[in-house]
Amino acid sequence: MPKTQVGIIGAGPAGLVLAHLLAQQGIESVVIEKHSRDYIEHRVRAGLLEHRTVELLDRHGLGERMLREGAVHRGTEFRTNGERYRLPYSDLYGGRRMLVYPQQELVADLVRLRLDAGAPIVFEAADVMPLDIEGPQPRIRYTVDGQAEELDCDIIAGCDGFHGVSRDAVPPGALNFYDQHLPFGWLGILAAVGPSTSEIIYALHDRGFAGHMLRTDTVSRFYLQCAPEDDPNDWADDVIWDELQRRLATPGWTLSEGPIIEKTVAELRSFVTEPMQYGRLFLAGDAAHIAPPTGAKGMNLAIADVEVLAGALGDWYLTGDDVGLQSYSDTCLRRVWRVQEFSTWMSWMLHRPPDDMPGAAFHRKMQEARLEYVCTSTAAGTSFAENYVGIEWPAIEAGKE
Ligand code: FAS
Repeated sequence: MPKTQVGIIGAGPAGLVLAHLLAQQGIESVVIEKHSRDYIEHRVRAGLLEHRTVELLDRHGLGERMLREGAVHRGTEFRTNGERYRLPYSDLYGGRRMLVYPQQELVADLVRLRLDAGAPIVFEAADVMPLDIEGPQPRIRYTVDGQAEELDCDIIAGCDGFHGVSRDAVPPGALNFYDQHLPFGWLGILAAVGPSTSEIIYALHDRGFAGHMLRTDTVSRFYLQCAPEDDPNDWADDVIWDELQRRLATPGWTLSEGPIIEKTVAELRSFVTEPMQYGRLFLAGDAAHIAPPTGAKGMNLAIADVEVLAGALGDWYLTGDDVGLQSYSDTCLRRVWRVQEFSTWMSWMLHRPPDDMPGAAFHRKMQEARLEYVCTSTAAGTSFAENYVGIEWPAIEAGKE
């Protein structure tokens, strides 16, 4: 039976970055992905890379096209009641910047680099199942082209996203789940129109939140607060543009419109699995946690997890030291909960509370006060900047306590 050192389930940002970081330490891995290469390289998702993510990818030679084509961002804009505030997070946090680079482009880069290096990625694998995760010789069973396959591993990394199979391979009762459903949803809009801004805009409005994100010179991503149970098909294009025009409006600024190419509704939800490991199975990225997209953290957190895991596996393989592996979950969860707190705080700052929420009118006033504080106080702005750009905790970087 074929054997590898680390079996990786999922070719998303977590699985692919992990494979690269392991290879650079001479550790073999096989990535097993359920979709086709074409599908994962065109799946539109995240777009904002934290400073530490950009630095990590660049340091490991994974960011050449990202640095060439990604757009550097050094500030963001908040709007409320027609007022606009620019928060210069780069000035406030040691010159650190963010990069707008579509997730699917990063995935395509990581796939190409793996395949160019002759490394194995199994695409269109079905019935993928991690087995024997409690013993010293776990294995992954899957079928490809109708052929049943098994892969022996030392370690299995569950990088298969929120709807994957890895988390469910752990016996019931061995994991704790923390779940939060915010009372708002996001209507995600992809439009074939260039951006009307050079920086991301977050708007707090009586009609609900609106966001103007960026993707490329010809495609823009927008978000409108909606009910979590909304059907995107109930949102006509002209209604969408009318709401974006009203919620983003500020004197002297115009919003360009264009054909809408995609509409999706996502609820704003948090989910955390503790611990993020069981036996020889290690969960990373969305397989272990999801955060409200308000703070643009999901992909960054996934890459932060595998940086810790790759460091811990390097120690284990090189010296037999398993301290990093034993503390993998604790190390990652400090960042996971920091991100959950920040993303939840930011979501409540920017979204109109449900009318039937007790104290909704009072909360609305507190939102104005909170936003004004963030945008006018250096201390509050710096705290926002540290969390938004990506907090750097030397003590836990790469799993070194
Ligand atoms: P992923 O879900 O990216 O990758 C998991 C991989 O595993 C996938 O390729 C999947 O096909 C594969 N897989 C699943 N089940 C499998 C199985 N049984 N066998 C084999 N393979 C399997 N985050 C942000 O930071 N900013 C954003 O703006 C943002 N917007 C988003 C918009 C949408 C619509 C969605 C759904 C998510 C968004 N996210 C955003 C979050 C998102 O980017 C994730 O955090 C990020 O993809 C996490 O990366 P992974 O953990 O690698 O999981």
